[in-house]
Order: sequence, then C-alpha cells, then structure tokens
Amino acid sequence: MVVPDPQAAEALAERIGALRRQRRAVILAHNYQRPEVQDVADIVGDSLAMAREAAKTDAQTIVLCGVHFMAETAKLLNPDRPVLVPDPNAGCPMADMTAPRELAEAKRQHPEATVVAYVNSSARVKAMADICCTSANAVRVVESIPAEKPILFVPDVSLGEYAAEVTGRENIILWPGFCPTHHHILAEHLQARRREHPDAEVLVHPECTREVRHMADFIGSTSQMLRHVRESPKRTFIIGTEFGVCHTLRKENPEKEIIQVSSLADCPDMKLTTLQKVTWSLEEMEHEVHVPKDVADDARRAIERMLEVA
Ligand code: CIZ
Ligand code: SF4
Repeated sequence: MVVPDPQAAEALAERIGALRRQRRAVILAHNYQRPEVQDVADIVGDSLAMAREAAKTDAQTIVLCGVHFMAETAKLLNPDRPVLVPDPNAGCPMADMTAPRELAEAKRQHPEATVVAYVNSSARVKAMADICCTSANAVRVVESIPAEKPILFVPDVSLGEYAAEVTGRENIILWPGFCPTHHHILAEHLQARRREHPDAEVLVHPECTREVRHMADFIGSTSQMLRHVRESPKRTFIIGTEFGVCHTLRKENPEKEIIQVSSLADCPDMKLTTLQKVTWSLEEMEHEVHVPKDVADDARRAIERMLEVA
C-alpha cells in the first residue's frame, strides 16, 4: 500500500472539501477504504448504509469510494443523481465470479429455486435474483423463504454456507464464488494472534472460510463488528476482515486495542481509491456509473424485497 505524505494528504483533503462544496457533492466511503479516504468522507459504512444514507441527502452528486457493485447499488437507490467513482478499475473479484449467463444457466437447471444474491454482485445479477441479502442480514433473508423451497445462493460460498449452518437449511445450492481477501485469512493467523493476546475476543466476517469462522467468538458484517466492539466490555479485539475497518474501530474506541488478524487481509481493489483520485473525480466529474433502466428496475425490486424482510 502507498503510504501518503501527510502534508500532501492535508492539501488534497482541503481541495476535496472546496470541490465538495462547489459540486454540492456527498462523499461516501466503505469501511474497507484507506484511512485518509475514510477521513474525507461524509458517510463511512457498508454498501447498503452508504446507498441509503446518500438517498437522504440533498447532494447533487454522489462520489462513491468503494468498488463497482457498491456504486451500482448507490445508483439504484439514487437514480436521478450522478454517481461517480474515483477509479473505474475498482471491482470486486467475488462479484465477478457470477456472470449473468452462468446464472441464467443455473436458473434453468433449478427452476424451482429462489435466487438469493449477496449485494456483492453486479446489478445484472441482482436483476435476475428474487431477493438480495447483505452479510448483516443473510440469515434473516434465508429464514424468510419457505422451508420447502430450494435456494440458489450467489456468489459467496462462505456466506451461503454460514447462513445454511445458522438456519439448519439443507436445501441451499451454493455457488462456488469467494472473496480472495477473506480467504487469505487462515486458521494459523488466528492461532498466532490468540497466542499473543489470550484475552482478546475474535471477530470474523462470514466471508471467511468455515475453519476460520468456527474459531471465532463473533461472526458478523462490518457494521455488526463496529456495534459489537462499541458494546463489548472486553478491551482487546482480533479483527478477521479487511483491515480498513480497523481505522474506524480505533477512532471509535480509543481506549480499546484493535488487532488486525493478518496483513494479508487487504483488498487491492478497495485500495485503488486514493485522495488524488477523489480530487480528480470531483474536478472532472468522472467516472459516472450507469445502470440500464430495465436492469435497474429489476435489481431495485430485489433490494426492496430484502428491505421488506430484513
Ligand atoms: O456490504 C458490505 O459493505 C460488505 C461487502 C461487507 C460488510 O460486511 O460490510
Ligand atoms: Fe470483493 Fe472481497 Fe474486496 Fe470485498 S474485500 S470488495 S468481497 S474482493
């Protein structure tokens, strides 16, 4: 990761502040963004929180610091305003593991299945799903589907497997997608951190492998981890997710010790967004994200169904 020069970062942050006022923009940053990008954002959160909070603002432009599917989600919930991404190359390898044509084929093979799409999927895939879910509500979404109905869960095998474990559902067909960053977190990393901090509580994301999940004290999304650390009486926490979230955890809990599980828990796509690119994005009003209207209408319906049940 490029370490920013603090003076240059300060000058860029000031320039971003001036451009934000001039453009009447709101800046959203995902919990996995670089610390200095989180610090210039108006809203820091998970993908759904960012999209929903943006909808409440009267900003004319939305700048989304995250990856492509998050910008699409922000566009789905804010169809009348431009949504800009500072780096159009920032994608999500897991979202790319379900191509619409592959899903169409799987739906033909399982015509009776309810398709659940994790938000980490393209708008086209969401549009082909019956309902979406996030890592915070996957269990509730699965529980909302009648027990006799098979479920085709895309794209994350780990989140789908986790929801199956918690609900006891056996009729979930899992897609073989995964997050390379979360699968870089190994059982031996957790063991090593636990030896160093025997009193710590271990929190992991449901995108982690089953072996890692089974070693944790708490399994949850980034928003759930943030709440858990805020409310827990413990003093030390080992964090098993992309390490960007450690920035907010430390800011919110200065008296607590936040331990990153492994330096490998780094999402290169998330780190493509830099302060310089946020500045350019506001200067040039680029790169605008578009979702075709027919796709957007169907994808929004799948998100709205999720919001009704979870
Ligand atoms: O929904 C999100 O933003 C993701 C991808 C993870 C999380 O746990 O917040
Ligand atoms: Fe995708 Fe994993 Fe990066 Fe999240 S951390 S954007 S799931 S590759």
